[in-house]
Amino acid sequence: MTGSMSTEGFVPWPDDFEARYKAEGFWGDRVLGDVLRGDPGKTALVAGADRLTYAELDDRASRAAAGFLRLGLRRGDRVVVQLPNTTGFVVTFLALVRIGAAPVLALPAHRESEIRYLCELSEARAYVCADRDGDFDYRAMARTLPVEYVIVDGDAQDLTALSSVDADPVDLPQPDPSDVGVFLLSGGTTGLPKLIPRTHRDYVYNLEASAEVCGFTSATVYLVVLPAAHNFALACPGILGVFANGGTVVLSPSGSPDDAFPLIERERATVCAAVPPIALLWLDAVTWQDEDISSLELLQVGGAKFAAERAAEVPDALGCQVQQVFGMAEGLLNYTRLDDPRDLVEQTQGRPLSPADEIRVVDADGEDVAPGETGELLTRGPYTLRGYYRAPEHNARSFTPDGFYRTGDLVRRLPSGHLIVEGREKDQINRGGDKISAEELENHLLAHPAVHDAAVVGLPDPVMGERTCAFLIVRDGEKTPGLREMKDFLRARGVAAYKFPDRLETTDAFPRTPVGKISKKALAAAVR
Ligand code: OOB
Repeated sequence: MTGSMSTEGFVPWPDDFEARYKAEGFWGDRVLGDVLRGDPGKTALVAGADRLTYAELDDRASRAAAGFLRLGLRRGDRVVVQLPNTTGFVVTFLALVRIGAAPVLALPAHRESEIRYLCELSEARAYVCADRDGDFDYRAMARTLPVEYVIVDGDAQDLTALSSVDADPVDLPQPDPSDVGVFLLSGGTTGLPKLIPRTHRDYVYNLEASAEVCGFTSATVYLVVLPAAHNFALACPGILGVFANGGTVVLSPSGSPDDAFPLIERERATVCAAVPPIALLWLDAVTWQDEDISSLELLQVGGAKFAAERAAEVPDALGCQVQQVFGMAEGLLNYTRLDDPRDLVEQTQGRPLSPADEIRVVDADGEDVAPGETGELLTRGPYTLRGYYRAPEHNARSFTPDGFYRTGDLVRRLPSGHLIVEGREKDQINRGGDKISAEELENHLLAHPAVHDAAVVGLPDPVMGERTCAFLIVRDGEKTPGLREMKDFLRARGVAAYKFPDRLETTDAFPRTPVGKISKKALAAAVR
């Protein structure tokens, strides 16, 4: 492997695993820049007023790739990309992977606290953003970031416009399939988010195998309602899985039925990936919205647990099949299969994508539980990371000595291999698919002058699955901050809004476990 990126910070698969994954055909020579495999004249991408054929999108990507090279970016560089569901996202992603510069995929909702950290950790040379998101001006933030280049899709003011990152196509430096192709963000369980390196060959396998399981063909019209930068929408099978099979990608600005249903009707969309709150919204909206969504064949639902009763409603209500997806940016993907019996589709979160996925379900001592019992899910395989980027201490805890990733998810495995997600062991809140590290939020809350101590827990919620509740111990003599004040405080610290608590509770002391840790179970039970 070449390039500084590959040698420091990235944990490779051991040689014997590499040999096996290659010999058994899981890893090939294909790289992410080559995924546009549709007929040149076929529509590849519909986004806002844009409608691009495969030939046009390919040309845009190779011109932008040449433009990034002329700007000074090189193979092995990292580039923080924070773009909404627009043509700019797709072109930027393809251009960067083509020159072997790895996009670090931030979400549009992230703010300075997250973006600055990502730039520093990845030592990004460039940051690509939109001009604004409502009231928020990405450009003002961008000017303070430790990067050499800021590139703006939209009104760039004095900064470099994405439209100017354009040059006649040139011969591109070829990334090696074993190079890191893209960095995804981990949901996080510690004070700071982690970066997940995905190599070209493991991510290509991820998207190709997913597309096969989900039956994607050139007839697929895939509506993107989740952030395009999220693994689910990008590669499970997502945008890239559609491109690799010559289908059409339609970008929606959101999952709201007001945006999504008219697009399904107009473009005759056949597939969509949603988180449970969006699926619930659709189940409701279909009773009063009058768009024709009969083209929809498959609704993938994942990111958080989708209740069996709701999954059972999808076929009749929306006129399409439902598929449960239990995935993670770290790698492992579980899908219910299109020909699975109804009860498995409704009641399980699917089974592993790959025959090479290794699954263990273990107890607190790391011993395998009896078949059918609940335990923590451990996994390793051809598209599951062996270590977070530049995080040796964290890796020592998150992986077993023989390379299994500790997911922190509690599951039960059926004889068929299907998994049922029963809960979570990790200190994380899953707010409708958005992941919030309790520790990260607690650290922000502790920075408030009135806060002596803080503990964050998820409380059950019928729509979001969980909502975030922060318990505070207020300093002697200080006034208890209200929810509005605390949100303003977090906003001023540059924290993404989805991490804001939904509820604040004050208390004099936290309940403790026998070993003296804060008992989050007891805290959550106290307000229930
Ligand atoms: C997806 O990826 P991440 O990285 O945002 O979150 C992963 C975590 C899992 O470890 C699990 O705790 C939870 O999200 N999760 C689910 C779930 N799908 C994900 N929990 C219960 N039921 C499900 N169906 O969320 C993700 C990545 C690729 C495809 C789909 C989802």
